[in-house]
Amino acid sequence: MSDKSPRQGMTKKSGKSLKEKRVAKNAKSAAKDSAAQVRTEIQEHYESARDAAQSGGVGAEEADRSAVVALGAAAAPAVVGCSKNSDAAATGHGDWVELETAMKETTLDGHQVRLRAYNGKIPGPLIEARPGDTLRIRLKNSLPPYDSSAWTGDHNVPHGLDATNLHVHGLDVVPHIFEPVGTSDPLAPQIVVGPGETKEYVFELPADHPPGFNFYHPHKHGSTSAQVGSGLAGPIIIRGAIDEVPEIKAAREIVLAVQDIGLFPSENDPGVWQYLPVQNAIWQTFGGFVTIFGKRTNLRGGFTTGDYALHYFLLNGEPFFKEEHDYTPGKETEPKGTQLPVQRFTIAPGEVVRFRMLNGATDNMMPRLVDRNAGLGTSITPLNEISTVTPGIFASSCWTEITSSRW
Ligand SMILES: [Cu+2]
Repeated sequence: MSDKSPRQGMTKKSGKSLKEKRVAKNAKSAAKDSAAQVRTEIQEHYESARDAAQSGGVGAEEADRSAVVALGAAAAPAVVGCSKNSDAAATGHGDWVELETAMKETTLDGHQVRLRAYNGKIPGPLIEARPGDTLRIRLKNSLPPYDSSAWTGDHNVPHGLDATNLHVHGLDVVPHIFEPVGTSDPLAPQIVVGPGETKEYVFELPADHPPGFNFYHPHKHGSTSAQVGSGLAGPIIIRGAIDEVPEIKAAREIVLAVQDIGLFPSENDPGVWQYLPVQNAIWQTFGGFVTIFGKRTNLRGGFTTGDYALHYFLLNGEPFFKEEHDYTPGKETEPKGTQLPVQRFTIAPGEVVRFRMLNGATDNMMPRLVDRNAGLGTSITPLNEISTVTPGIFASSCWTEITSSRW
């Protein structure tokens, strides 16, 4: 599944991916060296991203008042910030949370794209609940039918891209990915919500459930990668005692949801990019090379978590970095990374902001960095300076508080 090219840009010196770095980092002997190297590389990328952002129209006056948060994806961290999630939060206080999966036609960085979304939103709507709540989620699957008739039965081979289910990732609840709900049988079948079907999930949150940041996404084997890698992920906040601490309660809260979007040219709709291979073409490509328009390309890994022709990284739905692969047979397939315009976030002097960071990407570490001295007259005191967030992990326990103050 990880027959991947090294990601250009992030590791010029070693040629290693951040994932490989993580492994190295976990090895006792290499731990310190690796961490230091990651920091250096993040810092280098960050500085160039910041320069690009500032030369891209952020004036000295604005920079003077800005606290800058850098958050990177596969290759380079971006200088980001974002407006508060404006979507009305779906709450779990007794009512049903309605989630509907469907294709979403939109434009991304000038490309016409066909993504997948919960309730038409990428990321999906914020769900909030409290310890002791009963969280009720009704999942309606409106993804279009997909022909998997040639699937041979290997559950790791992509199939059933029209079927989904729901994983409330990180919540301390009864297991709900397999049937019957609550089973611990390793051979139990997965819950599958087919196209046109609806399933109701009821989660009893224990009274001592830890408050924090979690997320939801599909977790049906065979379609997870395609679905998460085209937009299906959303945040869950469990609010508890810590949220009642006056200083924390008063802080402005901002969700930073990072996702990645894998795209290939549609074979049926010219000009459209999507993650929806021609029916049954994937069986020829799994573990090998992607076939597009009936021809083998140099994209490796097939339609799994391998190479994408076009790969975007989003922050709250807006792209901040992209990778492009030339998939022409015989041509270079090394991904070409491009930093896109970054979002900035302004923190008033003395203001306390609480960021909730979600790495909802399929396969990439997310280095994040907070600049102590962004701008010309602002100093920032981050609780967490540089760390990485692995896919499926959220900065919940290490919630980041950033304060800014005048020198
Ligand atoms: Cu999960």
